[in-house]
Amino acid sequence: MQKVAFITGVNGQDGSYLAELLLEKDYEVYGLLRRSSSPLHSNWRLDQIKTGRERLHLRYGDVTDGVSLRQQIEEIQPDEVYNLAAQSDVGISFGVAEQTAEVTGLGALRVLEAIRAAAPQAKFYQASSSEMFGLSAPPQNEDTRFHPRSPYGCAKTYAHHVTVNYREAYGIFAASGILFNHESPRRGENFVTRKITKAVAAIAAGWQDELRLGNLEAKRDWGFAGDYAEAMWLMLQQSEPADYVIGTGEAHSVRDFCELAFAEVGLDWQNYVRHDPKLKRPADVDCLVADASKAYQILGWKPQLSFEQLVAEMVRSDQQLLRDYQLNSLDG
Ligand code: NAP
Ligand code: G4F
Repeated sequence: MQKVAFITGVNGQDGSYLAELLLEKDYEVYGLLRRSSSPLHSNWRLDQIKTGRERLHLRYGDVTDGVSLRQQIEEIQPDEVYNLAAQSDVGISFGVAEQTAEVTGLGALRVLEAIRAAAPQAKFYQASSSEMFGLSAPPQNEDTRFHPRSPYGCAKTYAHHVTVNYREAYGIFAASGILFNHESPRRGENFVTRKITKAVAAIAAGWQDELRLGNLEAKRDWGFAGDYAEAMWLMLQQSEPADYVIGTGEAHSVRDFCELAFAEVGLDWQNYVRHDPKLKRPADVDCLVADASKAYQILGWKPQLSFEQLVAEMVRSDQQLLRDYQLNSLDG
């Protein structure tokens, strides 16, 4: 029988890859979209989906609105609910701590409550984050202590615990994917990887002179977002709900990322990258490295794209975007 999925955060990086994957698997996909004054711009990632677009249904809503969440879930009666909606920018969360708690923390509770009231048989996926580990020494796995370092990390830790609580208290099939950083050409431009690859394309084309960055020493376990969408889906296909760490097990610094991305266009990063102390966070996470052995064993999941391939792919995509932009400007 055809399955029905409901995705919050459908037009974000992960939401677009997940929707694409589920449509390829013949799902009927409902996605929650925030009202925007420029709706075309907010759908740029979904516009890239080729297969099964007629089975993708977008509904206006917001995870700060529990009444509308309940109405939607009651009406849709999804088999699977993926809660990806979040104020997901760690740096920005220091400036909008309360809003981050509302959306990223309490948003998960509202979705769980809507499921409990209106579709208790639905399977629930929570987008947990390696930011919850914060200061805990690497490698991090499902048993590592949480020590979040930002309002975002704190909000995700609350959402993670409440997911476990609804599983234990009400028997809801609720799983948390503790995902380490994952990137793609669809990554938001504020995150460091995309900020770098966009700048590399602009510098190579002579449009920009330098790139200002904060903490160059931070290390992250960077994977490809498309691979991670597959892991989310696999978690909801298991017979029992559980939490899984998802990552590659490899760490690279922001400095390493710069070196590789600039080398991709034949440039030396040291000639262009400037350290800007204003871009440092009040508290940062030094090093995240996944021990994803549980997911490898139980889900049979493995990342497909290497770090080097990911960097190259993101640089190429940003160069192509710039060329398209130039062509369109000439046409206009
Ligand atoms: P993203 O690109 O920032 O997408 C976030 C999505 O949430 C967007 O669709 C956004 O819509 C939506 N959203 C924000 N506030 C909302 C609200 N009040 N109501 C409804 N929707 C709202 O993030 P991502 O990289 O795809 O990440 C997906 C999820 O995984 C997030 O929860 C993130 O925190 C978590 N996560 C990400 C990573 C990673 O490395 N990417 C790692 C671990 C966990 P708008 O377009 O309207 O803003
Ligand atoms: O790319 P970032 O902003 O990602 P961060 O903070 O690791 O968070 C991302 O991954 C989490 C999973 O671990 C997700 F939960 C979260 O939603 C998000 O997707 O920053 C990475 C590192 C940080 O240490 C930051 O201080 O890069 C450092 N950095 C240095 N200069 C910078 C910059 N980060 C940004 N965004 N911009 C800079 O100019």
